[in-house]
Amino acid sequence: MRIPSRRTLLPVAAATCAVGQLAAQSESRPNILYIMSDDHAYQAISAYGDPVGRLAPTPNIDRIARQGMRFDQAFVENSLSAPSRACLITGLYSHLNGQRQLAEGIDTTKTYVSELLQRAGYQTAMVGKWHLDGTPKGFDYYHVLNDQGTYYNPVFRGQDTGGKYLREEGYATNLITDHAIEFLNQRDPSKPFCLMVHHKAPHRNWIPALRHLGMYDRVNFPLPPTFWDDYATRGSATRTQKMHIGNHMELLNDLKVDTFKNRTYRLSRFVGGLNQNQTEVLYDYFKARSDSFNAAPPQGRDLAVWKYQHYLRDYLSVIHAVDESVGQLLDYLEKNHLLENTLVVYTSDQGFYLGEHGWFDKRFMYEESLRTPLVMMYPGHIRPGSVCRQMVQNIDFAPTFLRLAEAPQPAEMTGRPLTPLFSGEPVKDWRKSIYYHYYDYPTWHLTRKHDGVRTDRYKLIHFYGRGGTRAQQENKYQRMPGTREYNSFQWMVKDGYIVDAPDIDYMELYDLRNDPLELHNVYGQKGYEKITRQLQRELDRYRRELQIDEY
Ligand code: SGN
Ligand code: CA
Repeated sequence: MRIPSRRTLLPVAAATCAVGQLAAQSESRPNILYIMSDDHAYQAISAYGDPVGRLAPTPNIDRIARQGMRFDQAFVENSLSAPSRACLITGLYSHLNGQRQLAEGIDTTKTYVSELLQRAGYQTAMVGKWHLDGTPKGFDYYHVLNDQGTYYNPVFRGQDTGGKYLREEGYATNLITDHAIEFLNQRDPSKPFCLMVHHKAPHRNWIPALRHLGMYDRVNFPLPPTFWDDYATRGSATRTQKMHIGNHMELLNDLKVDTFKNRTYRLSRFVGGLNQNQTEVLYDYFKARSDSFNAAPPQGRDLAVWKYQHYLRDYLSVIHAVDESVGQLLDYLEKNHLLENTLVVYTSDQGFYLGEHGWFDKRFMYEESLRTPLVMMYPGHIRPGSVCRQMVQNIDFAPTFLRLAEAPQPAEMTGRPLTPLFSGEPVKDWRKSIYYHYYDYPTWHLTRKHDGVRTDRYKLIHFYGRGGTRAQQENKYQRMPGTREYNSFQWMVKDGYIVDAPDIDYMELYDLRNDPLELHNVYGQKGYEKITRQLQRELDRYRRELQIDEY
């Protein structure tokens, strides 16, 4: 074991006396507990203060915010699961780590941050949703789900299963927590650890734990102010997507309602592999919902509102189990006197629409999916109750872990360690903008390709690419028989999922100070010429420096 250096990682300028005392006690490099859920909107975390979060509190995630820092401008570089995970694990943007789209594969020859941490003497573990090609590299312990995983009785593989997937009975969020604790119990306590706990929840199709079914049934969630957005002033991408609650959210798969008359209600149409007790409890609950819907099916706008309410009730019930899991892990650290020397991170692989612009899912560069929740605690180093408004991005996680591990940051990682922000004092030479790029078209939800820059105040987005099946011509993998992209593309064409859409090449500009809801695209409007030129230059700089090859 290396001899830990006695030091405070950063000046906690305005820290209280108690904080200073704690810092002096931490004589070794910290442990890292990184908890990431899947599709958790910041609007659904009470620490962020949004109406939904206030009605469905997350007391344990809030504990991290209260004892640490809430980041209000945390962004992803590509709002999609596997790309976000590939970014976390390599510290690289999508086009550099190979995983630009869901159907692509991460470049497994890249060095993973887990390997670097291992080399630096950390004990590393990955539990839960991996959702990347290959075996998790650089982990002393891994126990991961297959692909997206399932909510009930999922299969896991790890060193202990000889790399084979084995089914485990229970609810995914609980099982993942149990395996995380299993690692903590069996680890070598003489070494610092980095444990990544990646929940499947609250990913679509939002099936709660039996104990949480119906917990929000008496709550009516307020519609977000943009719920009836008509996309006036915006380009065609906002209208040709398939992620609209009213038009595209599925009654059966998403909301568990079977509208076919005279057919037996079967859970297996939206959830598989249940045991008898799970079947009975879920059946009673969702059959009653289905019956009540069929007795008086809402239409038009009422249907959209009905879907929204039930979507939120399921989604937030699923999150309740995630919050409980966070509480269990924090309690474990506390009981084992690990809290003082552990950086605890809670975040999501991206943000999510909870009815904003009428949508569910993510992908777009508009705020609710570009922004991801992020809270961190590290007693003695992060000021309790602090809020960071500087722009951070998921390319920064790997550099942060390496800095804490006192390991060098490889030159190809261009993110920045977040440690200088921990004091809560503004850092002057911090980044003034972030770059975003979404590539996953034409697949699920038909969100068009786009890239863009966001500054504190403005957002410039470029939507581009051929529409409908013509988009295949722009993607070498979708044209190459045998690849995953090709197969998934063929399947979507056969299924009639991909509808025709125009070829596009247009810009949008938002002034987030005057228009935080992003309803007014002001690109090309008088008075915005100068800022447009500046933002365009910034976008060009990113494309050049990052060697972006399509836009
Ligand atoms: C599945 C979902 C999509 C979702 C993607 C990506 N459909 O395909 O709604 O956008 O995952 O999600 S489902 O009917 O199979 O649930 S991600 O978080 O993994 O990127
Ligand atoms: Ca996700």
